[in-house]
Amino acid sequence: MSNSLKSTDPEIKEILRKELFRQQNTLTLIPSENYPSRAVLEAEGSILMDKYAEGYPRRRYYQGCQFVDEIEELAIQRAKKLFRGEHINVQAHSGTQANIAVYQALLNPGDTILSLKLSHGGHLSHGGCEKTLTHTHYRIVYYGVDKTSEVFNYEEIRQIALKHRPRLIIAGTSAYPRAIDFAPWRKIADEVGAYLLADVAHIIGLIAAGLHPDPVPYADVVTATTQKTLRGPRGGLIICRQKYASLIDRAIFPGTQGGPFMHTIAAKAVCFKEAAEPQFKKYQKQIISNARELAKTLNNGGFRLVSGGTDTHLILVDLSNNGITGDKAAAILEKAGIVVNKNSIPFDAQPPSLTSGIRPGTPALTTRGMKEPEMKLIGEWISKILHNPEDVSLRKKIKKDVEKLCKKFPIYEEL
Ligand code: DSN
Repeated sequence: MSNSLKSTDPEIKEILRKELFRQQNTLTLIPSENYPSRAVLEAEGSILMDKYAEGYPRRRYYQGCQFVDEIEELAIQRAKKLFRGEHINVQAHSGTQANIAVYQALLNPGDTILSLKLSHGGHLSHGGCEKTLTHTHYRIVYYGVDKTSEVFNYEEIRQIALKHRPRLIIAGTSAYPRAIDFAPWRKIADEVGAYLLADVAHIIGLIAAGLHPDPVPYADVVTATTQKTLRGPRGGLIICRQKYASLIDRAIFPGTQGGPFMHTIAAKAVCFKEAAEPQFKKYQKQIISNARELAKTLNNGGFRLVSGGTDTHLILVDLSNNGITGDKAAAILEKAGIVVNKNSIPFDAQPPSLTSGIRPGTPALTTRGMKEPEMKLIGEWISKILHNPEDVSLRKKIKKDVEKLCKKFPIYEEL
């Protein structure tokens, strides 16, 4: 019963050690990744995972729930205060699960959803890929970004909405570097009689800190994840108007999920507490400043940025004039210890397996304590590597410099 991981399963323990080493000695620029606090990790890895608690606080289908009830109530209370939401559901296992529950709550199979094309920065769970449940269960119509400005053109989106009369409009992105004003979305939704879902999985930390326009006053439902800019555990979050509360709760349980992950809900409660602290706002400000500095450096280094820059934690780099695909760029950067993901850019001529872009972001490096000087250095390294894709010795040299930089900004020292 009390055997350690090391003695029970040395194979897994060893792989875990290697992953720790990888995280400690490479630069994570994937904008959806972050390093949670020790407190979040502790809650996530706790004995709360032993407990079944189907239902909601004080309305469970299992006995022995008095303490997990306290935890879920605290999580809800903290999230309500942080996001000023009328109703909160903290049980969604992920952002995709949260979105599926919203569809289950508000739509009938076959209803029309208007969402952002995957190749223009949308998300799989918005139905942008034929293989998703969203796509097979609902009729999906798309909007994209404007070809010239590469940002939302609200008149164009309005015209698409008027033509297709969707039941649900999703204002949500996973690769859109600009701030989103939710007021015009509300106007369009009202004009066509649609529900408005704001999926703010990426930018929820910026919103919590008051550094990005707030969707809560405008959207019927807001979905998010807790592991990205919010720096909590892997998980989903739903904020909605009171009138949809029971529809949403029932769509999560029993609609689309069984027992809630009480350990994750405890970790969410911890991250909401952390996000209410003044230093969290400082952290989010630094994420944005770092993204701007990185964007400037990459642009000076000869790379075109989609929409010309960033207001958020991420940058979309168009490599189509640099003679390299996103796939190749991500692969060679990784050889130098710089971890990014390839990403389609709007109107991409390359397929999603190759892409013409990469999508660097700054939440994880900012958690390590890095600031503008480090962003400039990293941006210069990225530029050098991508301008000299065949130069193996340059990559080896930069890899050593990357390791030195990582040692100056350590993570998980206590693990
Ligand atoms: N896969 C996540 C991202 O990287 O944006 C979203 O689910």
